[in-house]
Amino acid sequence: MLRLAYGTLTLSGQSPISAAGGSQPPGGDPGGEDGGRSNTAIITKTKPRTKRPNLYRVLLLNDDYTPMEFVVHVLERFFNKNREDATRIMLHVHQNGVGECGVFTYEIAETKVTQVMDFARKHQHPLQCVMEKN
Ligand code: TYC
Repeated sequence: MLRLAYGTLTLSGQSPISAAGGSQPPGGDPGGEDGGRSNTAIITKTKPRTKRPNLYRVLLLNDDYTPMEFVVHVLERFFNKNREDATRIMLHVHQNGVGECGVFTYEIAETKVTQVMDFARKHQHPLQCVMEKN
């Protein structure tokens, strides 16, 4: 006899009750969802499904007033860039009008945008930071 998580499958053709020696009285409560016909088994296989999160690009926009050093500092502080990468990204934004600081899930991207905008406002710079769906 093969015992399963749900119900009992008997290979002999006997009911599991009589095979086990009749621990339940005949005519007693059949019980169970299938009213005592529990010598059947349902085996379900659940496929592990992982879904990729939506990703968002966080962008810096150029302006004429924010000091270059401030933008480099923002990239180091909030986007964990080293001085060299931060300078390269800042110059890209300066020359092209817009540039990518990183790609994040929605909540992280939103947090980065808020942190940069608050920091720029605190220092009275017009620096703009936005996010866009990837
Ligand atoms: N254009 C700015 C300047 O000449 C520098 C700058 C770079 C500002 C990147 C914003 O996102 C920016 N001082």
